[in-house]
Amino acid sequence: MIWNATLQPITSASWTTKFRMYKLALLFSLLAWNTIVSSAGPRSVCLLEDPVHQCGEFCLTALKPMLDHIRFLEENWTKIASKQDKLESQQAELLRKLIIFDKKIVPPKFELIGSRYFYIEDEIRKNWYSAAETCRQMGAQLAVIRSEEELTALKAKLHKDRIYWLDINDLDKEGQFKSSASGKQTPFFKWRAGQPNNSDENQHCVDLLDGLMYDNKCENLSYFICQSDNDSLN
Ligand SMILES: [Ca+2]
Repeated sequence: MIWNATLQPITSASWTTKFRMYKLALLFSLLAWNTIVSSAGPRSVCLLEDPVHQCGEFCLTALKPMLDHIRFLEENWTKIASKQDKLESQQAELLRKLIIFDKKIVPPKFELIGSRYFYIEDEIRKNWYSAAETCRQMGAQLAVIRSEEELTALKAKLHKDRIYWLDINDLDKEGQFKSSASGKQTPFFKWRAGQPNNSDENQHCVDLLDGLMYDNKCENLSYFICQSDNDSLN
């Protein structure tokens, strides 16, 4: 006969039940201890039989979504770069067509002289600045003569004794004659003998008289010649 703490006899059935409870309590205690030990040190981080191979596979599995995402970003970046190249190509083509279209637009009053369209102002004289502004308001610019042939064709349309402004000046730097429209050195000169002389050190704009060029005071009032095409687009 076995007696319990209250000095009551323990039957076989109750003993079996309590023994099972003790076993369960012991099992839970062991599990709890294992959990505490597992969280206490680095040795239990990777409980694998073959860490070198199994951890490698584990890490690869963990990193795969990230690697897939990087690959996804790389593929999209390649597509975006390709689209950007295509857009830049289309933009260049549009600009080229715009320039061609712009050259085909001929403002009113302009006439074909040689191979290009010009407007010759023979009514009102203006200073060089105002003449240039008038050409711009017409969607044009003061003329830059490009060749002897063009000068010959223009000369046939001009009054022999009249002075006409051209888009040539050395306002920025003495002796460096440029187009105000393009900012580039003008391609053709036909100076009268002794010109340019920058008389009184105040002659920075170029005009045309009887087929010859002179540097003159920009404030002088003269007739002028406009051209339809814009040299800044060439
Ligand atoms: Ca002069």
